[in-house]
Amino acid sequence: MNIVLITLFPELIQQATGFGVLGRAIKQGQIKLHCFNPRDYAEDKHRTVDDRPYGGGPGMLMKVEPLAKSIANAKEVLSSTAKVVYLSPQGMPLNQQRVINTAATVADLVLIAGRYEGIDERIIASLIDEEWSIGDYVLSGGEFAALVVVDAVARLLPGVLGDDESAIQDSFMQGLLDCPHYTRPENITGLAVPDVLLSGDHKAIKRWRLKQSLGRTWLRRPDLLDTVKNKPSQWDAEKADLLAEFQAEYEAGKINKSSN
Ligand code: 4FV
Repeated sequence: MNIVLITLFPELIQQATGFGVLGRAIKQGQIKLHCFNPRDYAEDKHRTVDDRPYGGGPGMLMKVEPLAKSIANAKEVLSSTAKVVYLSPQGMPLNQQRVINTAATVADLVLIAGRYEGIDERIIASLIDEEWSIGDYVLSGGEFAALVVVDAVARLLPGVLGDDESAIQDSFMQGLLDCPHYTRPENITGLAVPDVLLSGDHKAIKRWRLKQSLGRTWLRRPDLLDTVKNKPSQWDAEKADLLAEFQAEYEAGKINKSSN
């Protein structure tokens, strides 16, 4: 996947993308990431990229011309069909399904990281394909939001994760929250590892993990569970039975409410 990230702080992006899974994806070439700085497209001697909002009000907006030129250049470098996404609190919520779709269908992606109070609406109307939000809060810039997108998409690209299976088991890949995980030592101040995980019975372990995911989603994110229940491709009798089993145990006080 070829990505151009339009940002006033390319250094921030370059420093944040040299580590871990994302760093490996870039090194291996599954992600080709370039940063374009609108300041390089400003033509006045002060390389101005912001201006006051019409109608008054606090703060500044990113100027149209430098942004428009940086987007145009990004589409020349990538392709005219590159998908252009602006990160902002006014966007569609980013979720795993949107990440999955992007990883599976988008070859060329332009991500625009806003600064100040945001960007001129005419840019959004004329040059942006989609507006995405990473959450209902306000950041000082869109760079971290863009990095969230790049990281979440990169880990789904073939060959990026050592064990492709782990991407599938992740939370949200089946629409559910992830199950609890444990590693050595077996006992920490009296807190033991569930016996099933020590049994070596892979069928029982898989069943336990799915049951925990269902129960945890029921307790913490009933909205996600409702979505899964309404998708025939994601809901089946086994899940219904496991959830009922978890709910019965929970109601009978057999499950530690704080642990879930
Ligand atoms: C944001 C979000 C976000 C708003 C003003 C950048 C900031 C500044 N982006 N999801 N939430 N952006 O807060 O994506 O320009």
